[in-house]
Amino acid sequence: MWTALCLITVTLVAASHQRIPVYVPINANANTAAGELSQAAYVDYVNWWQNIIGIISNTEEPAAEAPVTPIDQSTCPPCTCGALGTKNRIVGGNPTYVRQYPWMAMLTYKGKFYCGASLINHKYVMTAAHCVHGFEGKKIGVRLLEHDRSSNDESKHIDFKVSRVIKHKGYSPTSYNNDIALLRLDTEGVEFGPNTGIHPVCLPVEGKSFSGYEGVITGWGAKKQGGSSSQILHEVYVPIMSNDDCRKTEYDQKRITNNMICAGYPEGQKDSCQGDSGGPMHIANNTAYHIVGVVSWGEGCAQANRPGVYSRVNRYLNWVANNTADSCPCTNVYSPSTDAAVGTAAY
Ligand code: 4AZ
Repeated sequence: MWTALCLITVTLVAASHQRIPVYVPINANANTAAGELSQAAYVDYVNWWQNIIGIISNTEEPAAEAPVTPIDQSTCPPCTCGALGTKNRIVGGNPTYVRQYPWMAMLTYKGKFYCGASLINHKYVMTAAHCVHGFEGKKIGVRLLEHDRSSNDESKHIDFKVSRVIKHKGYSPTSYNNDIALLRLDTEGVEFGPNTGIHPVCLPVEGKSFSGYEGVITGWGAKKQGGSSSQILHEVYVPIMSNDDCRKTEYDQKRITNNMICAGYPEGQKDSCQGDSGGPMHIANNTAYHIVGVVSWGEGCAQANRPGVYSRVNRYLNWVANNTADSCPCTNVYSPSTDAAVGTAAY
């Protein structure tokens, strides 16, 4: 996480002092074509000017190129998303149960924890663009079923390498607009269900603001501002705000784009923090968990009138579908009345 933090700090400081767009062109695994680099640099350049002249970058997601070879998804087996792995039931949060959030992924860089991510189907995890920007794909690891980072035998984690890094082309390291990325796992397909205990999270519906919903964020981030990352996966509940309300906080209203979603109490106290980046903010809809946000940024942690800011996942549903067309989507929303008990349902 310190690497990410340093990167963020260096990027912000460099951007404000040198007054040039900063782009770190390291991503050996994928998306490294020279054409893309210049396009990404161009997007950064445009974003930088938009910030300077005060135009809010609220444009729709750019049309996706055709990055993957699509499969015939009509032959895909049914897949149920959003079921918690434990039936019962960060700053100001609680430790989770082992395998409670069975889509929660831990990202490592050169073997060290630095970000969170969420499994959305058999082959892809969703994370923040700032968790991949400037990082070499072949040095990123994805671990599923981790719980206690200090113990090796509590939850039988599974490690994956990454075969593809898809960073949103509109990502701006200066404004954090479009702070979203996908990592393709180097596997024929993760096995879900009772054998493994792994289940993907559901994607949210399009168009909803989620204002007034209770968000749940999970991560191994710091439990207080400036603290070290947590060993045990934590969860924290915070109210989701409208973007209008978020623009009335201490944040400059131009910083909150329509691609962001804010959550937190006016008085602070509960929040995501350093190390939670890339992980999910969920809502629980009739007990199935949907990822509505990706931990992106905030000024400090749990400060009054400085809520956590998340990438608004339902602005990226077409982008996700286009970029994961080589895998089976997971579309059956878990329902306790129609699905078998958690852990024994047919996936
Ligand atoms: C971080 O650096 C980070 N309070 C994550 C979330 C927040 C701030 C920083 C929001 O990973």
